Amino acid sequence: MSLNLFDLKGKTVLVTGSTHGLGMAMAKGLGNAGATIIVNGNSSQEKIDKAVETYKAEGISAIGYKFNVAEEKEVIAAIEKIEKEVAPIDVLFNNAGIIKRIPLEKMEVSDFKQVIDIDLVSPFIVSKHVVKGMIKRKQGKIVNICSMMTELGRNTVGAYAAAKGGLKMLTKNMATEWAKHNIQVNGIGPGYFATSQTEPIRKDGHPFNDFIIQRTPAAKWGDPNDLAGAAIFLSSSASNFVNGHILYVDGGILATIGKPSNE
Ligand code: GCO
Ligand code: CA
Repeated sequence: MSLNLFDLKGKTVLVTGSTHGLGMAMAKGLGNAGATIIVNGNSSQEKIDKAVETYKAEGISAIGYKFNVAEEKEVIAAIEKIEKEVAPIDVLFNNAGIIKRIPLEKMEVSDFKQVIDIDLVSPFIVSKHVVKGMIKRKQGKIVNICSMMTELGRNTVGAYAAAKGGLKMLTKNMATEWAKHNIQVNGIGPGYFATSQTEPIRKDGHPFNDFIIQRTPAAKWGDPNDLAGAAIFLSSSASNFVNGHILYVDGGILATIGKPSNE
């Protein structure tokens, strides 16, 4: 009976940026808990179609929609289409994001702005238009995908850290404004996971690879599937009174200052 708390049958979940990486891993977890997944990406229809096939091969109900989360007009049209063709969106995951690894003093303003646009402004745009239906239905959940850079700085990722730190406060403010409509807005803060996004800094022999294993109490890179539990919890009735919280899934990184390399 207590497991029903985590059941997502009959729920429609839009996961932006769910053709690969952490978005796909979380969406698969949600799909395996019974949700219908709205798969989104913006690179090509082919990539979306391929991703949808991957979900379906696992017995997950999935439908793909290509749109750019940073373009308000596209977002409005896509949400209208999804809600007409599939079902009202019960849960929104603002997952789509980019990173640019450039020292701040060398970063072009246009690069900085692009990161802020996709990682911070887009969650606002998509939420603004999805929440309208949620308010009408007096029910909904929004999960914003944050980062270790929501809390910590790191060389070269200044724009990303500014965006992800901002996303935490946007999460709290959304919770402040929308909780009264029975909408829960929370975040997930992944630690360091083995994905294509971290591939360039994970390569064997890259100093960052050893550093992250040393810096993480669990002493390893995260497996993307380890995010499914947090994703299901924050999408399900198990979290109906959880609001404005960032759930870090980081193998203990934020619990510790770290340790010398010989310990
Ligand atoms: C980096 C990484 C991070 C991670 C993640 C950490 O360059 O430091 O890519 O940004 O992707 O967001 O939580
Ligand atoms: Ca439904």
